[in-house]
Amino acid sequence: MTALVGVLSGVLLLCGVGTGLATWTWTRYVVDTTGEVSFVNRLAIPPLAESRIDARGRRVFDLRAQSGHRDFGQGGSTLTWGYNGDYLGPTLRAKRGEEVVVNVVNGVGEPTTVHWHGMHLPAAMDGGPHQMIRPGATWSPHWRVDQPAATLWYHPHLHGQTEQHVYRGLAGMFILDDDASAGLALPRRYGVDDIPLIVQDRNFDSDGQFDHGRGLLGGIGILGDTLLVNGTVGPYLDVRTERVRLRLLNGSTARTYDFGFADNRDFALIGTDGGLLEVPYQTPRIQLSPGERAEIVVTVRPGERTVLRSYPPGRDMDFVSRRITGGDDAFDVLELRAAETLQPAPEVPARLVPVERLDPASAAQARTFHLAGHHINGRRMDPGQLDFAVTRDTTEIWEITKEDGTPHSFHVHDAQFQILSIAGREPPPELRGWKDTILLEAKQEIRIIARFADYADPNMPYMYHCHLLYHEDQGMMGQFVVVEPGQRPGGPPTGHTHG
Ligand SMILES: [Cu+2]
Repeated sequence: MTALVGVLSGVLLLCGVGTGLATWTWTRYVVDTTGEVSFVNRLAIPPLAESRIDARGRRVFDLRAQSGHRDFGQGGSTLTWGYNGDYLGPTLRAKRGEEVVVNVVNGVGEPTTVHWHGMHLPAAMDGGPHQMIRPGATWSPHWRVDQPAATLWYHPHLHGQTEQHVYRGLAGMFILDDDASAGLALPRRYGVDDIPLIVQDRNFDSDGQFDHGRGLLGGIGILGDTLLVNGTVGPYLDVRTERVRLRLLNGSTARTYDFGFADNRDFALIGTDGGLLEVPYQTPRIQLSPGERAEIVVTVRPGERTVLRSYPPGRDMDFVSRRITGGDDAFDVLELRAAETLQPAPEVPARLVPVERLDPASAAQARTFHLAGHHINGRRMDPGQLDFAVTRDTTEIWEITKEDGTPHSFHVHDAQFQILSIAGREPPPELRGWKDTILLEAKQEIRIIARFADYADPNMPYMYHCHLLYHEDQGMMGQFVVVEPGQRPGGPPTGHTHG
């Protein structure tokens, strides 16, 4: 009897310990900084990159990837990487029709690349894994900007190292302008009423260094508990106009945000990854997974303070997956401080730009992509293998499905796409514009349509991949070439053709 009681209490004790451990793990996996952030630092605005016009009329930028250190106020001077500075990089800006050249110097002491995320350009200029820049070398891609005004960005894309390089601080914005957007009554004074916001999460160790650990259940990558906006912790922005345009870029490696305001006010969503929408969409929320962008216009009242927040984003996920992938997390992001007297600003135009709808009936080819684990269609990235060839100037429909519990995203190089359907239904208003990255949270299928215009190169591939950078580094990526009609694909620079 005594022995039985002993065994029973032992079992109960173990259950208690087990439950306690589970509860501890469970609660430990939520981050909620709402109401806790001291907004004491003026938001840093990345400088506009200087440029010059060369003898051939091209706009020339210079970027140098380098190491440095920055005091984020987290207990020490943090070792960082940046372009032309310690952390992040300047904002590049060019107009549709311009030829641009970017001289990229690799000063970080190990190989890296620079990818122009969202840009339509030749594969050899794309900055993917095949355009590696050796330490000390300079890479000078050049192309003609020919796509709508948009908020793009640039970041490393070295195979297997992208997460680490981005986490250390290599990223910057690339704003494109065009005549259609210039004719609209939208806030457009950079750093005044048109504000870049590069949102990133980081963990700091006890010495104030970036903590690269992924944690016990780190299947999604690094989830940080501290937010940096343009590299500023606890940022505030002085607003002097009735309306302010925020260019939101999720520059995080793994975390998805659901942006809104603490008082739940509506704002006007005017643009997504690849450009402006046809009409603004009044909404209190915009969800962005890593790599996605949104342009919003927010109206403020004189003298008020309001906080840009990230609400728990994991609405469509099961509760365990949601908890361990940051889906229950909430953050205060940025405080807007409106001046007592605000300069007037016009209403957001009721119509923005015409967006040509790609016609599914015109599609020459359909393809399917199945995302699971770290695989696409059951395979991991092999730099020496091409996955398929697309014929130049044709339209394709791609169907992307996901069946595991982990969120994944799908990013395509070269072309902006439109979403035809999500789980068989029309996309919501925020997903009707041009996109280059789309999140799949639940088990669902998404159909997209894209036209692969202009640039054929049978030997140099473009990438498609999950933009959760840990997954990408684990090989959740494939490559395709664009060929001329009737042309046979060759092989990537280091390998052979497959399929
Ligand atoms: Cu993924």
